[in-house]
Amino acid sequence: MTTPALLPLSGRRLPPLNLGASAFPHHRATLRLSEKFILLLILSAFITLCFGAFFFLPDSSKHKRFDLGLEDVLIPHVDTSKGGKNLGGFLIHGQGHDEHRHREEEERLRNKIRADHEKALEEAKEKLKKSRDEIQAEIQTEKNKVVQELKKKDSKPLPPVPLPNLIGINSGEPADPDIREKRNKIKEMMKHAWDNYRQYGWGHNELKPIARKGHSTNIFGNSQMGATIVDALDTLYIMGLHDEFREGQEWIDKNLDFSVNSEVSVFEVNIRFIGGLLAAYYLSGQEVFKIKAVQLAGKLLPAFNTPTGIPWAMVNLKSGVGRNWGWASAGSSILAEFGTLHMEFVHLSYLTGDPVYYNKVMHIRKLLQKMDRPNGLYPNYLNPRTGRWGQHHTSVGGLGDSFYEYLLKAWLMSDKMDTEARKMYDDAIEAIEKHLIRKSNGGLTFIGEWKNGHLERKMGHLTCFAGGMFALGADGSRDDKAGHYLQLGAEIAHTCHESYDRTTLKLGPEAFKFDGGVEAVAVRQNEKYYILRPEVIETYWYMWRFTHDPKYRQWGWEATQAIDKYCRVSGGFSGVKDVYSSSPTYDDVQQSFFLAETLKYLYLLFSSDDLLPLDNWVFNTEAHPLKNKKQHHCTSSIRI
Ligand code: DMJ
Repeated sequence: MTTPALLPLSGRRLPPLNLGASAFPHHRATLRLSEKFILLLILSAFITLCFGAFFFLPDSSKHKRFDLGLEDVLIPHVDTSKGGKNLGGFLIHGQGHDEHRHREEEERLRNKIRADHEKALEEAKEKLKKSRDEIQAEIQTEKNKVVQELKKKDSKPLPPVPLPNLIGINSGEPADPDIREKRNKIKEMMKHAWDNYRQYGWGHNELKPIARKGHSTNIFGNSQMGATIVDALDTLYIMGLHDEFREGQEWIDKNLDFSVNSEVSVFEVNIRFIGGLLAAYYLSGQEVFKIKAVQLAGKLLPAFNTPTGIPWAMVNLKSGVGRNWGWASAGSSILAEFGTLHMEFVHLSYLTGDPVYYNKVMHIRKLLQKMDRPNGLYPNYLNPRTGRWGQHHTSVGGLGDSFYEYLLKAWLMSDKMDTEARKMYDDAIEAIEKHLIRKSNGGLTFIGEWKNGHLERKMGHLTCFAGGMFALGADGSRDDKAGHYLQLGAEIAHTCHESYDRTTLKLGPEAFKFDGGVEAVAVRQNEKYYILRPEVIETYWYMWRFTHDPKYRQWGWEATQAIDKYCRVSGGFSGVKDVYSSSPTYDDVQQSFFLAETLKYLYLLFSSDDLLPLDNWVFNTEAHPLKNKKQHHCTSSIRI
């Protein structure tokens, strides 16, 4: 055994001292004794040193005076009127008396520190005496306490962000009596849809208007979350249906509960529920909507717990366990789902002052920015475990659509400050125009789907929203191509109108082809349905706002009449299975987006432009209007 070199206090290094048995084998016993003696000596010297050091340590009490409750002893003071001296802001009383007091104080402090240490030791000993079960029970009690505290915090009202008088919340009454009449008809349709849901489906997610009972799909999980109520609220408000709005508010206040064991779609719940609640809050100023939106958002946050931070498509609201759709390429998350959270999440951070929501969506954006894009296109699938793209499919319709929409709207809602989002939008649209947008032989502009390097000449009803998006993004476009994008919007609107006009019912099919002599017509039987979707009417409305070309109102009116004629039943409105058949069968579903979007866009199309002007409001992808930064109130630390 070799001891390390010893360093004497003088600093001179002594030669290494080998005290091992092998060094002096004949003196083995004697050396063991002296070895023990030397070790003992070192140990006692060390203890003496430590004990001494305790008294020479700087007086920490001076630094911790507030923790130790000594504020009244050494508080800064400037009053010298009572015979004391003011030294550096601390009041010192008569010198001798003060020294004595100071020593007493030091003694008191030392005793306190000793007592505290002893107490801590005792507590530790006590803990060690306890059984494993007892310790576990204690931990559980502590955990329960924290959960209770969090629950209390959950139901506490949020600090209000005062709403200024927001611009454009008015009746929007059109001057022209003919337009007024048409608008009243649309309002009547809304009342018909609402009243029947109220009567037959109240509290359920949606309505079966033929069977006259509640309906739901897997996007809302297995619980009754009143999706139609939340989705319809702002339309009711805008149309001046205030009694109905109040009924909805009351239901939400009393019944809307998110602590349910239900697996929901993160995207759908965000755009319909959080978007709907936020819009209802901005329009009415009722705090309950904001509180519910924030509670719900808290339940969606666990979906972001993936290796990459790209959220799962679905999350269980109770357990927080997330997963992806079984059909999505190699366990991928979907671009249009994780890319359509930005608007709502930024508003949530703005309203609560809590950056957690903002950080989640900005993380997604940063990650996407870093990734290579085949041909500059964003594939629809991204694996949240590996951070790699799935199949190289790109679409401006289903699976891709609202991702592009939210890039543009992030820029708009920031009052055009978020130039990073605008750049991403411009880059994406340039690539889409290059690879996906074509003119048919008959001269119809269409947006196809990109599948592994091949263009499928098919356009979905969902894709028709892009006409409105191009028009909305025209102003501020790169190289001042505003005219070009407005024209592109008009061409898409025209193509989508053709897809309606070429059917028997004058309602658009789910998907239509531009192939083999077929133009804007559905070929496959399972693409011939119309489920009360809004996208074509959405584009008419944006085009109307930007051009005031009367054809958009005319096309909107054609669609209104067709819906009223072919989709209206006594128990509400239903989708139809074949728009090319003169005797269509119903799908028996009144979708919540019919009340949130289709009827709202129609109503706005026949209202004056001062109702929710596009300079001040940005509509989320479910047509829920959210105020933009122009109407921003400065009390929140988070900027939109
Ligand atoms: C709506 O829920 C939203 O518009 C979404 O972005 C896509 N589809 C439906 C309506 O068709």
